[in-house]
Amino acid sequence: MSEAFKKLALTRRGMLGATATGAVLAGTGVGGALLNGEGSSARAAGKINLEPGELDEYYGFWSSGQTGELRILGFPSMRELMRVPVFNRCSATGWGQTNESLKVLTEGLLPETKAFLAAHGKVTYDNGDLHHPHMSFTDGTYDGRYLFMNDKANTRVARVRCDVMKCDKIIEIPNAHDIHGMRPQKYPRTGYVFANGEHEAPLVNDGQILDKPEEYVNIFTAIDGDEMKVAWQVIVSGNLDNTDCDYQGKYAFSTSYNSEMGMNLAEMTANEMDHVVVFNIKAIEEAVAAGEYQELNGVPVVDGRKDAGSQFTRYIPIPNSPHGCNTAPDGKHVMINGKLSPTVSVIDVEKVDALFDGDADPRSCIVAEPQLGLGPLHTAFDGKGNAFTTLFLDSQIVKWNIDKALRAYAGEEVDPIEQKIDVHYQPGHNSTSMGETKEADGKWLISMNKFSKDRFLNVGPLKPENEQIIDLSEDELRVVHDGPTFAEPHDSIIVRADIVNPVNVWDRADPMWEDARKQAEADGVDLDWGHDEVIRDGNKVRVYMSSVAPEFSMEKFTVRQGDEVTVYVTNMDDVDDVTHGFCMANYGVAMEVAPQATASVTFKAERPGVHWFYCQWFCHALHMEMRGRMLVEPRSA
Ligand code: CUK
Ligand code: CUA
Repeated sequence: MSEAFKKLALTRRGMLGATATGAVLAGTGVGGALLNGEGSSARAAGKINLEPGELDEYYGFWSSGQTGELRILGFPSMRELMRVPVFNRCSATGWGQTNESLKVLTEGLLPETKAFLAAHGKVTYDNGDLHHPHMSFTDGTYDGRYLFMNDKANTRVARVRCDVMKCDKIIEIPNAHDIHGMRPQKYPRTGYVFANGEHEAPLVNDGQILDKPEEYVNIFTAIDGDEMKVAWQVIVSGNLDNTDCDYQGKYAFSTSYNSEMGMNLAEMTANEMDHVVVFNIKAIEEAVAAGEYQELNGVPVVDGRKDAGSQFTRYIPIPNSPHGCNTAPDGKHVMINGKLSPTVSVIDVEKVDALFDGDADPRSCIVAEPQLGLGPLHTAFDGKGNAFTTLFLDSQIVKWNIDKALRAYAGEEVDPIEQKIDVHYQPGHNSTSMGETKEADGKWLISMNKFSKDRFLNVGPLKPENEQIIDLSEDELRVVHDGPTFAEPHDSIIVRADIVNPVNVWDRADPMWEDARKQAEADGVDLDWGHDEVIRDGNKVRVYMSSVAPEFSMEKFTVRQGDEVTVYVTNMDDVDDVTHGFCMANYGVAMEVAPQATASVTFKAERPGVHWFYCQWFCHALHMEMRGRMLVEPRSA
């Protein structure tokens, strides 16, 4: 433990709530007085408190941080509509247990990870840390095809299909460590999904190099979002935090809070200036096409480090440990949020060409750098020329005018700050309705606050976070809603409801259970009709049953102790909402079977005796009667 750390730890415990000394690094400062939202639900931007039966105007797609799932909310009512398991395990749906989900969770893992997990008797990770959910784009706006999201904990990127709202692909990113910032390409379409490796490590991390930070690197990755395969990677100088890209399809931008390549707090925060890395997509694609790369773990890797002198990257100096990276809907400006610097640095993407073509000063593309307050982390937009930046340390959101900021930087006496509003407390991300697309509509802003302190009934030492809605439709910003959330949404997107059109019932031919269909075919079972078969194949037993509320097609089936049993359940109901489940009591087995879906689960019948399976989704007045028996003959018999 370093002396500095000991001091910090002591200060924290002894001076709870102190805001002065060390507030910048300690991050416990609390801004201004409480400001309550007005009680009325009718606002110019629309209604927050919907009447029973009324639908929301937007979908909210929420990350859940270390919970590892994607959450779907109705916005602005903030009613939680669904949880989509991704990197986590889910008791309700059987995610992480069904064969269909295990395929998604395992097929994209690297061989070395599979071996590592196998040594622990596992086939996949149990946890994830999902920070950034973003929808696929076509021509600068959301297209309703996919949602992409990162796993910082285990270096993965996942995709959720918007037609069924299930995860269909998860890939582990080789060579990189701990994917943090992640954004889909905006133009012409997604296309690429850009992903930042945050933590430094040796490029070949096999233990040959250990405590030699000077030999560590960081990796920027472009994933092909259609194929869910890594397209190429770039080695960079410094680490990588958040990322975004332009509306031209030319550049991606990543912040680096550790240009120092420091290994502890003092080293990481030493320099006055860190940087943003600009990635020249075309130059990288050309090099990859020409074979000018090294292949590592099956992936083309090019060198974009500062001293490599390549056309792949440029490094723009930015003060001090920048964090969020947000492209404005004007298609021209990229906001780099200063974090330890009270500033947001504004990059003009049209001035970036000169960094690559000539040898323009890297800072020449900075066209404004307004001082906004303490701890700027992320910026959102109203599409009307205004930006909204979270101030973590000040516990505020600052509304500022982009044009005024440009003019002030050019020397004019003008204050870009329009208003500051208190939020409760310590905001991280914020999002506006459609705000990361060219269709930003300027109606709503959400502030995702890390601390809730006194805003809710006390539930013990672990507190919820607080998400606050701010109405943007009137001149005066106003907090109109507080909402608690469990660990730990970092980021969100707010998407117009007409863009998202999920189905009500699965397609029988869905690729999700292609394997089940093939196996059934081989076993002479037609999954498209009510079926009821037990196939013995050595000590493997495949049980095919179907379900129609309130019955399984099978009242009982018999296996032998030690058999490897796979149960396939096809839900023949094709009505909205009639989801069945299959739960094998005392076997730890449970899964969801939505209308027209086939789900399967494999387990070892190691417990002899009578075991009831039952439907675990309440589907019918006779739901309790929807049950059957598995008879397990003891080994000795
Ligand atoms: S990071 Cu969480 S507050 Cu992971 Cu998007 Cu900035
Ligand atoms: Cu089927 Cu409950």
